[in-house]
Amino acid sequence: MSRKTLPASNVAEAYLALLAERGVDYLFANAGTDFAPLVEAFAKAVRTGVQVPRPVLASHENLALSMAHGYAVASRRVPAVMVHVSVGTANGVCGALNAARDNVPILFTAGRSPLTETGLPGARDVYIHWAQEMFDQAGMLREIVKWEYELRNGVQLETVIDRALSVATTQPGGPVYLSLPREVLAEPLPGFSYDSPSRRVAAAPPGPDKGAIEEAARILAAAENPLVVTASAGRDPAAVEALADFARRYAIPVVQHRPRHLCLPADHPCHLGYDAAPFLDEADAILVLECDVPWIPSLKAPRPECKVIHLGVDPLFSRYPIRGFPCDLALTGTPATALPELAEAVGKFAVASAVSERGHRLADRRERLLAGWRQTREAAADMRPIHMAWASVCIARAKPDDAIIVNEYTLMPEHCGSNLPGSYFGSSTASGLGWGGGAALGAKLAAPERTVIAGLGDGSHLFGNPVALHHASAMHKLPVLFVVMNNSMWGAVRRATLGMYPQGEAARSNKPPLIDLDDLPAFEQVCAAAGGYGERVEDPQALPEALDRAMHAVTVEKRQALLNVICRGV
Ligand SMILES: Cc1ncc(C[n+]2csc(CCOP(=O)(O)OP(=O)(O)O)c2C)c(N)n1
Repeated sequence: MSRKTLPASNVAEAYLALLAERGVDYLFANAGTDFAPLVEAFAKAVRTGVQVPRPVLASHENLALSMAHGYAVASRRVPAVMVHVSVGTANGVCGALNAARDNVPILFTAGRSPLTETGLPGARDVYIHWAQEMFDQAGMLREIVKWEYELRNGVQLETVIDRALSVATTQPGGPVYLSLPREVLAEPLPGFSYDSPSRRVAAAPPGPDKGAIEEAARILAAAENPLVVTASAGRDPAAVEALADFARRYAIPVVQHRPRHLCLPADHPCHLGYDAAPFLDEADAILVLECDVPWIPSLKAPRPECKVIHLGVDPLFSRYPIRGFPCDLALTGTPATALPELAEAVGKFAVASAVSERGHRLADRRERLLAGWRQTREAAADMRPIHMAWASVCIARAKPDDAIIVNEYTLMPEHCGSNLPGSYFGSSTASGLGWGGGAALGAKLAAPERTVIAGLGDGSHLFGNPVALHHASAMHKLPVLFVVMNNSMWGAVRRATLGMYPQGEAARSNKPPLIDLDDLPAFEQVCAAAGGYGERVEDPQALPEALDRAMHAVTVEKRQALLNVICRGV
């Protein structure tokens, strides 16, 4: 333990150096007049060689947040983001909600309009400095973030930064918000000293209660048809192994419902796909593992007598206003620590013959599931417009084993499985669209040696601000392959309307309003305009070779690529 002194002259310089010291490698930024002291401090650091985070310019705030999100999940490090005062914060709210619901720690910061009208260094000197000030700038996202504060003086700098980072990274993780008034950033702070390493660390993750583990073990061991449903257990790669061992040892099927991370390798014998519904009639015990929505109760629910156990760092998802899934037992703990303990405890009660008999049924069930997927693929192979299942298969065949897939919801994981922990990131359940492209850039920044492929819809790609996205890819030399599965519509809106009104006016209409995206731009040309490789693909048989060309562009030519794959509607 020691104290270090920084050769900083003001708060902005000390702030950046302290971030770097605390392990923040990147600051994703969309700048404004509030940034002047930081721009100055970054420039000075280049000359002096003081370590500071690398500034990464993003020309829209949603892009900055999405890049930070993708970087954070792929690297498991904490990024910082900075946006311009109230207006930049407003543009960043959607990205912050995505990160919050996905438990991604981000130090989200924003400038504040100068407080003073004259007098102090940094005082108002542009007309916007009046209108952009708000009574409660942080009010826009106070409900979303875990903590928010304003840096009020340099003396408090270390405490504030350490508190922000330790709260963000204590599990369940999430974004925190810090506003940085311009006069405070400009304040002199000579001889700034701080503890190294930090004396304000994150809390260790919670461990499950022994009694609750025992009770969960009894329930699972007594069940004839237990089931695990998970979405995010794989956030920690160590949990993937723990889940793989647990499921295999007791022959328990695992369903990944709307996964945000790879939780179980695709070739694992207990991998039973992505939909719990077919298992719910027979299930007599379900372990809901890091999963906010394990099934959709209005469509299909487990039998009333089925016991339901929830396990996770916040198993009740206490930040969700309503979540009423049955819960006979809830265990607070990380899957990586709780699952080995649970496995041990189930061992005391499990009956070997029952486990082995279940193993046979499970193998049979998996074989039928895989056969069904194969059939879908075969049927989809010749369809024109292209079927998204076929597009997913072609991506699976083209990608290297260690590729990272970022899926903004159009890619079908059953046709594009991975076996490697940390190789799949799905969009947050908040589903604020416009995330996938930026998140893929962030993942590429975290893992430059790996191929990163983003699966996007035409709708989600448009939300992602394509011009800003391709600009960022080119500017930061992040060659990602974007595959836009383009059905020229907001298919989800169509499905929702037909689901609620199957015989309704919209179902009978040839062209119901607010669904079709007519006259879409040639997305491939937008990518090409930024120096990338772009191609439109309409023929299903041409897709594999188009993917080869696009892969060549990203892996050999080291430039981004976009395939505009013309797909069928829903
Ligand atoms: C920020 C935001 N605005 C609106 C929505 C509502 N929404 C959900 S899915 C969707 C359509 C997405 O279209 P696309 O990406 O083309 O996929 P498709 O549904 O056609 O498969 C929309 C508009 C949302 N999730 N997020």
